[in-house]
Amino acid sequence: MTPRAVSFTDRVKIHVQGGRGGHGCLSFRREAHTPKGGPDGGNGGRGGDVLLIADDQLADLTPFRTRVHHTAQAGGAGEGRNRHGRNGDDLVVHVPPGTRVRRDGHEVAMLMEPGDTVPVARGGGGGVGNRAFRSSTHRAPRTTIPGEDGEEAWITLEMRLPVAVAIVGLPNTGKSALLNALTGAGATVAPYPHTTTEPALGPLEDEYGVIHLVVDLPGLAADGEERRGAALGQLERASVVLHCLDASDPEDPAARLARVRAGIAPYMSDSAREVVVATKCDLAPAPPEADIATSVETGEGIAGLRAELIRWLS
Ligand SMILES: Nc1nc2c(ncn2[C@@H]2O[C@H](COP(=O)(O)OP(=O)(O)OP(=O)(O)O)[C@@H](O)[C@H]2O)c(=O)[nH]1
Ligand SMILES: [Mg+2]
Repeated sequence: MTPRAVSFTDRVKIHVQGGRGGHGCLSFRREAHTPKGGPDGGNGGRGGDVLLIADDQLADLTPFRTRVHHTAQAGGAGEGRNRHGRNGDDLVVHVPPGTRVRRDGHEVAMLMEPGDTVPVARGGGGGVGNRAFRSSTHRAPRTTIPGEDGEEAWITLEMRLPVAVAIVGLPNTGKSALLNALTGAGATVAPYPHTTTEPALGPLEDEYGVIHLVVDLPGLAADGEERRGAALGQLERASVVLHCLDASDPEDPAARLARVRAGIAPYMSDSAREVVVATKCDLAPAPPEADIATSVETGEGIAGLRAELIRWLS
C-alpha cells in the first residue's frame, strides 16, 4: 500500500459577522394641539456579538462544512416617541472542546474545556436618533447617525483529531505492519524489536467521511518510562485497543497477553473495547486467545477487521 500524506487536524474556515447596529430614528412628536412637536427619534440597538463556546456534545468540525456563515442578530432601529431599538441577540456558535481558533494566521483562542468562550466578531454600535441632537439652539434637528456594521472576519477552526484506535503488543509483533495495512500509513516496519520509537498515526475513514485515528504505540510493555509517557496519553483516549499477538512466537500466548495487559491496565479507559489480533498467521495458526486472525502478507483478516472497526466507531 502506498503511504499517503495525511493531516491529523480537522480544519474549517468560517465567516463570522457581528450584527449591524440599528439605525437612529428621525421623528418629530405629533400631537393634536402641538403642530410642530419636538424631535423624538430614538436610538438604534447594538448588534449582537458572535461567540464561540466549547461544547462536549460535539466531537469534530464536520457541521461547519455546510454552515459557513455565522451572523449575529442586528440591533433594532430606533422609533418615534423616543423608543430605542432592542439590542441584537448574541450568536453562540458551538465548537468541540480542543478547538483552536485562528485569524490571519494568528491563534486567537484555544477552547479546551466545555464552556470555554471567546468573542470572535463584535456587533456594531447602535445609531443615534434625532432626539439626542436637540439643544437650545437646535430645536428641530434632522440629524441622525446610522447603526455601525458588525465586525466581520474569516476565521479558521482547527482541532486535533482524537485517537480512536490504539495498537499495542510486545515489540516486533507486527503492530506497525498492521497499522499500515489498516490505514495506508507509511510506518516503518523492520524485523527487529523497537523499530517504532514514537507513536505512529494512520487515518481510518468511515462511510460519512469522518476520520478516526489509529495509533501504533511502541513497545508499551517492555519499555522505559519516558517513552511510555507520550504513548499512554493516547491510550487513555482510545475507544478500541487492538492487542497484537504474534502467532509465530513460541512463548505461551496467554503469558504474553498477560504481560502486556499488566503494563497497560492502569491506562486503559474502562469503556475501551479490547480485541486480541493474532498477527503473522501466514506463519502459524492463530492461538485460541485471539479474537481475529490476520496476516499482512496474505491479507487475511485485514479487510474484516477494518470493517469491524469502522462499524464500532461510526
Ligand atoms: N510473515 C509475516 N511477517 C510479518 C507480518 N506482520 C509483520 N511481519 C514482520 O514482522 C516484523 C516486525 O513488524 P513490525 O510491524 O515492524 O512490528 P512492530 O510490532 O511494529 O515492532 P516494533 O515497532 O519494533 O515494536 C517485520 O519484519 C515484519 O515484516 C505478517 O503478517 N506476516
Ligand atoms: Mg513498530
